[in-house]
Amino acid sequence: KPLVFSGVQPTGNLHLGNYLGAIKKFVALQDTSDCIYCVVDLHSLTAQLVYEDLADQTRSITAAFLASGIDPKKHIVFNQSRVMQHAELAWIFNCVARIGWMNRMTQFKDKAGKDRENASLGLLAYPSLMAADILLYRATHVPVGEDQKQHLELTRDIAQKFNNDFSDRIAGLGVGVEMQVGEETVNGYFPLTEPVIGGPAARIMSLRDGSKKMSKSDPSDLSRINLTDDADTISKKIRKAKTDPEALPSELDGLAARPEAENLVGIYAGLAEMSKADVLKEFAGQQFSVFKPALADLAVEKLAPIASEMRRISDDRAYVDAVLKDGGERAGVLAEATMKTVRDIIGLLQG
Ligand code: AQP
Repeated sequence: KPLVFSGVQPTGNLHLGNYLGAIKKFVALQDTSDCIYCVVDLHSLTAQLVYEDLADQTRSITAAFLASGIDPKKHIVFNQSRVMQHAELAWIFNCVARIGWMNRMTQFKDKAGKDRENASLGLLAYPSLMAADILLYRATHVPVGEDQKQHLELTRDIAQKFNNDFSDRIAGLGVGVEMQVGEETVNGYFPLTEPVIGGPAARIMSLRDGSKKMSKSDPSDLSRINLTDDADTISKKIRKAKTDPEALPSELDGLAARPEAENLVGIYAGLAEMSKADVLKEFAGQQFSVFKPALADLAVEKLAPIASEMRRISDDRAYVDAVLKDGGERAGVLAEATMKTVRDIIGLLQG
């Protein structure tokens, strides 16, 4: 069975991009895989160290996971900081990865801005902690939005360098598995994890600017649909979404230079579980005055039940805390098994 890992940061209100790009895929993968879904609270410290409400934000992301349909009994849901092995493996990966690799990450460049010398060392090392999250469970598949593709490539680079640097010890301890790397068959401890990216909604853009991704940190609330928005707010935001004056085309090519129109078609496709081409077949030749209300109705129909379930679950704080505690204990057992082997591979004295 594939082993799936993914995480979401407790840095603010979840939006439609997080839902369609990541959480909806988390839910779908439960039938075919063993899944571990994590609220990555240690990651959120890279952007800002002090939060007024980090614990409540962590609970709120957990409630969104559960309200969307993640089953915490069949799978594992927990917050990262409970399982200290994430930080331990990240430190080892800090010593495997090269500074040049981290400096090339576009997320680091975007978030650090011009004053890179003043960014936290954690922000630079963010992908190393992400690799640790994934490889601690030797996950084979990671569902994420398009923006995380580069970090997943780096995760594979870290796994490959670790496997390579310690190949003799991995073979000596008999803890490797055969895997194909290009033309070669190698014996490695960490898998080369596959990203699960794709579909019509892998990169949802801002409703105000088709060149920027929809993001929690955009100062304009009109740029995103939050999972907690009520029906009127969702309709208002879609009505005010930036578009152009043309009608919708019948073919995908007709969206090529129309990022805002393409984004709304992608959102419709993601929510309706259709392809963009099929959405265009349905709305070819229609104006946005027709398409936007249809999109608003669909968004309300899909998101309102999640929002109300989120409110219901959030009211039961003891339940949410118990889910995270239980998930943390189960994740901790798996994590410690990996770390025992990793410490042996490296030659750290233990026992
Ligand atoms: N716009 C998006 N379209 C599709 N997928 C997206 N994701 C984020 N934005 C979009 C995916 O959601 C998952 C969780 O993201 P995260 O919370 O770990 O971090 P993020 O990418 O930093 O989220 P934001 O909203 O963009 O926050 P800020 O504003 O802080 O940068 C990931 O799988 C991500 O790909």
